Amino acid sequence: MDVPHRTTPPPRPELALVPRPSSLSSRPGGFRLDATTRLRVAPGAEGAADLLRTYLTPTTGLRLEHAEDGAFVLAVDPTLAGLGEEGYGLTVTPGGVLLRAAHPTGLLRGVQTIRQLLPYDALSARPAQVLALPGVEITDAPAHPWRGMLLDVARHFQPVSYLRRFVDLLALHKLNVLHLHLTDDQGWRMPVSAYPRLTEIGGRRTQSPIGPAGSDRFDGRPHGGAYTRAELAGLVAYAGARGVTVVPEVGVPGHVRAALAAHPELGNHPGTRLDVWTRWGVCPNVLGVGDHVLDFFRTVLDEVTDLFPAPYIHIGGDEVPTQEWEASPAALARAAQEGLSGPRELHGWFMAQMADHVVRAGRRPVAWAEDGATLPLTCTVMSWRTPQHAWAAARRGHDVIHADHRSTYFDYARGSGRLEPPAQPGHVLDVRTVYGVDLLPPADEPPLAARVLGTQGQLWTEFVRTPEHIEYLTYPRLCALAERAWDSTDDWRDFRTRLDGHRARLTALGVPHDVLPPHPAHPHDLSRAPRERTKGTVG
Ligand code: TNX
Repeated sequence: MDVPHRTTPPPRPELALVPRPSSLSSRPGGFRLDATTRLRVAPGAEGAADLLRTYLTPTTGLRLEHAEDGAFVLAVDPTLAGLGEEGYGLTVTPGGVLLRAAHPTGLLRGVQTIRQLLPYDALSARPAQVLALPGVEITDAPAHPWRGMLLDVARHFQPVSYLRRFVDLLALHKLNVLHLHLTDDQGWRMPVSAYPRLTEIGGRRTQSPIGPAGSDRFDGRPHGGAYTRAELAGLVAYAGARGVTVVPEVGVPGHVRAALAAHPELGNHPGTRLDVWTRWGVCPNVLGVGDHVLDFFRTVLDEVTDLFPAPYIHIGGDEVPTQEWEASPAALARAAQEGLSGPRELHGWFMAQMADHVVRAGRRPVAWAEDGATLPLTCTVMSWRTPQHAWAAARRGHDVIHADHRSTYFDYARGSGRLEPPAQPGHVLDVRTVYGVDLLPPADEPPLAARVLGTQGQLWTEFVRTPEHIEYLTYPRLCALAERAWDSTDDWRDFRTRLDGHRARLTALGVPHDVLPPHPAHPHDLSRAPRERTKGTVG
């Protein structure tokens, strides 16, 4: 099939690249892809060529076959090693295209630039435009190696088919980490062969709250879901082909109510049966501290490291109420036995046991920063409450990732409009605020910059059920975060202009970036819901 021919010139969208390349200069003319276009795929560039075909062949019919004299060249070039693992160079002239990188991952980033250089419409399922690339000379490399996005599939499950689309949208923005939040109080989605009850029991809850935080109103509808090993392995491969690493999170010793529902013996009150939590907030139930609990979670982590090849494994560590330990003779005895000053120190101690296990598996543990828990230096610290936690950790010698809730929590409302869907109580987080994410260390401590791996957005899904709602909250805010993670320059006006063009790409991809999600995503809209008695309301 040939590409449809139009006489109108294609738009010149190169100035709307998001994130902005490190250097870009326009060249006269451009290169037109048509049925005669052949790729010259040098050894090591096969993955990038396959990805380009995956994107373009089904929608345009262009086969982009290999030919030794192909005008479109993809090559691994060690002379570009100075650009790092993800850097690349791209030259487009009327005579051909040359994409080069020192590492295959850099070629994958370059493929995304090529996608963005094509007419916006080329991203749609049925492009109508001539597929022409504008003449450019680009040299590009990221400022930060960790450019991520957390998706919470524990609070609301999403099928792997949707996660693949989510990954593709990350890759388009040159993000390289999908942080998959797999377990929480309200659901356990990670398959563990040795303990099938974790997903059988822990993967289902009876209902979900439909009021604002703290509400006593529930939808009465069961919610559930869990992944199979094959699904997750497929997702890892799919993401890998796009240069995206799936970093799994299985959190301990708090946020574990779903695991406790499946295995009461893991808790501080083994005789008490708990349900998978149906509320939102911080659950008081945490793991017990006996050897059997540590062994259980070592087995869980073995399955996690077996399934996910990521160099980093997230072990949680956030929001751990210590009341249960303070009241538990077994926990008090464990604290004394370990030489701790009291049960509160069990938090850091527990994290250290799990971190050691991850290190023994040859991986790097990641943990949330919290006051009161001293993490071993093997842990990369993800700070969410305040950037001060990141700097304090960096001073102690940790690598750090900024996930400050004031600039990266996409579960917070995008605006304050009346029709804005219900969101996590917190700040209003508009695109400008996200763009302002601050990754620079305090002015008098420049060496701390070397400890900053990067940043990521978080989409906690207590209030988010549907892909439409996920995308409404993620885009265009994630574009701003991707920009700052890739290109650390602070130039809001320039970004805003490019974002205006880039929105056309989101539209072509069917991302409802400015369309309010439909009714089912508005479970808290009291005006639409049947009248019910709400706690605290005089009825
Ligand atoms: C805090 S951030 C949490 C999550 C919630 C989120 C809601 C973090 C490490 N813990 O469990 O979903 O706030 O904004």
